[in-house]
Amino acid sequence: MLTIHGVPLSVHTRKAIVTAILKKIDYTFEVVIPVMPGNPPANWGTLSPTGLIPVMQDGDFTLADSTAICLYLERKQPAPPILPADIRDYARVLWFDAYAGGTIFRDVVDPLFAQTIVGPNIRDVPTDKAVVNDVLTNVQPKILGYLEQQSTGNFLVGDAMTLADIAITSNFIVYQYLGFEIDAARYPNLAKYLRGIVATAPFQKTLPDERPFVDQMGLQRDFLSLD
Ligand SMILES: N[C@@H](CCC(=O)N[C@@H](CS)C(=O)NCC(=O)O)C(=O)O
Repeated sequence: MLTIHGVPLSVHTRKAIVTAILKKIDYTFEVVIPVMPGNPPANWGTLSPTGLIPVMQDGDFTLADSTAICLYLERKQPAPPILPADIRDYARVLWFDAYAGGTIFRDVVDPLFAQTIVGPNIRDVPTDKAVVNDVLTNVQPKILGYLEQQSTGNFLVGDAMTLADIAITSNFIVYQYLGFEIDAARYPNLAKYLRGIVATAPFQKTLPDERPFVDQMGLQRDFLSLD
């Protein structure tokens, strides 16, 4: 049985969970919250060389990094695929996954999470509003503008859900948990696209499991219609 270590509401943990659900791979879940002092287990440094979540264990095989985990699951259970067969579509999916982790998460979601949740609620450091304003005013418009051009259909690449949709949407779920909204008047394609991916069965199956953590952290969840 496969084990996923992480927090269900984390951007990168959700990528691994949704991929496992999509592929009907059974897994158990171990909660690890790296930002919570004293939380990670004693052997965490061995399981996660970076200290970050998620980590997956499949028997005696341990693997960190959400993309590596998703690609492992793709080989373990090829159907349904999260990577298209077509060479260009395949490459574009890898591009969107890299953009999700390297740009959307690093430049928008992570700083907003750090400023609005980790700082004030866990580290006792007040929100630096200048950082939040910089993200919202200077960083995010270029990213949302690009995604608005790319999200004209139900899926970012091809005609089925891929790693691209899982990685991009997972970021915007956390973004909205934090109380930030995608302006549907300014970004109508993106807003509609994200609603559609959130409504798919794998996301709908895992999102209720996030609720206890969402409630505990005082996050927003109205946009998900989880009730
Ligand atoms: N490249 C890594 C990034 C993982 C990552 O940044 N995880 C975040 C949660 S979404 C984390 O562990 N944050 C805790 C910390 O920064 O201490 C992956 O894709 O798994």
